[in-house]
Amino acid sequence: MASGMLSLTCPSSSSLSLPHHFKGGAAAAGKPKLLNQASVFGKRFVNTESFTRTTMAVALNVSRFESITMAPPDPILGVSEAFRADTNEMKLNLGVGAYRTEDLQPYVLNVVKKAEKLMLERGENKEYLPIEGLASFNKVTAELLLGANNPLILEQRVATVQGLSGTGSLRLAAALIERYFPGAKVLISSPSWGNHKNIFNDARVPWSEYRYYDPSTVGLDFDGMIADIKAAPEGSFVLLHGCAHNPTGIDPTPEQWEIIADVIQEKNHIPFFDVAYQGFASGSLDVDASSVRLFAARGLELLVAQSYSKNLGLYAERIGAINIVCSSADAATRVKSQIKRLARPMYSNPPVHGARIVANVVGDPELFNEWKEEMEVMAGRIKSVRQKLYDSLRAKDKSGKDWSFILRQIGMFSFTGLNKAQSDNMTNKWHVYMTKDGRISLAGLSSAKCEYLADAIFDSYHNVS
Ligand code: PGU
Repeated sequence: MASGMLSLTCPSSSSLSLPHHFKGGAAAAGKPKLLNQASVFGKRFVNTESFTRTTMAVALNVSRFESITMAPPDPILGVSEAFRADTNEMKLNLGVGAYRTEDLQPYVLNVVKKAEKLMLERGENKEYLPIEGLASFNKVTAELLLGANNPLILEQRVATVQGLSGTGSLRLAAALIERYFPGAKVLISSPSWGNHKNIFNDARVPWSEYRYYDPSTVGLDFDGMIADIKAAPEGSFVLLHGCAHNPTGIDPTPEQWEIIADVIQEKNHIPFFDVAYQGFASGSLDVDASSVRLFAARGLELLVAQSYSKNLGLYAERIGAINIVCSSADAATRVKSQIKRLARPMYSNPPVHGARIVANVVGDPELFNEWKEEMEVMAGRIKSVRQKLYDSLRAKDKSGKDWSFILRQIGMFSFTGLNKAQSDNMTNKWHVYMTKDGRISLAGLSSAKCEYLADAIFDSYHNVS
């Protein structure tokens, strides 16, 4: 609209001393709709004293942000936006990794409600937290990750800082790498959670990929992974998914983790774990932390970003932490001080609500046990729809196609192997919303919808190339 106004009201755009990029934009206008609007304004401007001033005001209506182009929708969160806009009653949102009940409703854990009730009863205040976050949260989060009696904690060798959930914690670590390991590369699995690359790009940390997924076996390309970690420059950061690899749902075996640790140690790399699904892979918090604990027990220095979005269902509370295990208490103190320094100008200090919930749940033996039970229920529901989806596909598909990889994958997701065109068919024809890499979130599936989903997958796989 602003462009059209300018083309009719200004004798010449140069008289307004516009910056160069505005002139081109204004002159290039001329859509009929714009001209109609402009003619109304043109009449109003005739013979008025304020012509120049008004025109100036109009000129300023040309946005300074003209050169900013439209960003593409987010590959994961954008799927939810598209889902909301769909009016078909069969629609199914399997895009974002967010747990739903059997009725496909969001779920607030009972232990979270109890923890919040406690907080209200205590009448807690809303004062700023320290930059590093809530002390009681930082204590329990490191204990949950490494085990309560881990000597690393007792020796104060773990620098823990509360972060804005998993993403914010990864971002803090990326900033630390950028500042103190200039030029060091982060190795990211191929494929990985889509936001990993964005995080390191924005922090200006170089990254490259290591092989991870083998489409021919729909399993782990372990040899490729090891070869790529070996070939990386000494002292690289190796980003590892602690459990329930996103998007593939394929984790290394305990024996493979040992070999990965060997190679990382040989090459003087620094392991960097992303733990977004502790408890969600196996249903056990301890089992799901075993990869991290294995590396820590070897005396390696390592980084671990944690998230409570999934396992406590605290998605919007943005609660998580960055833990840096150091070789001495002194190093941990210094590292922590620098992470705080990075956090302060980014967001000053973290929010308190989610931190209190976690501290109350993990710090109270009764609530802690109840949480574990609820987590088993959530993990169990996902396992049961995984089985049912597989059973439906197997019953429908007589082509000899082996769908058993669905059962071997763990965690919230199934990596179906559907390509982009097939994934598009899932959405456009069947109203099944999913990411374009072929990932479906089983946490958003009910057993009642398994049959329908199997029909959609069967059709997309066999009828779309
Ligand atoms: N790391 C991994 C491996 C993840 O899958 C996710 C979330 C995060 C970190 C960050 O989660 P926070 O909520 O910041 O703690 N992945 C989900 C959620 C949607 C998204 O992309 O943020 C997903 O659907 O992949």
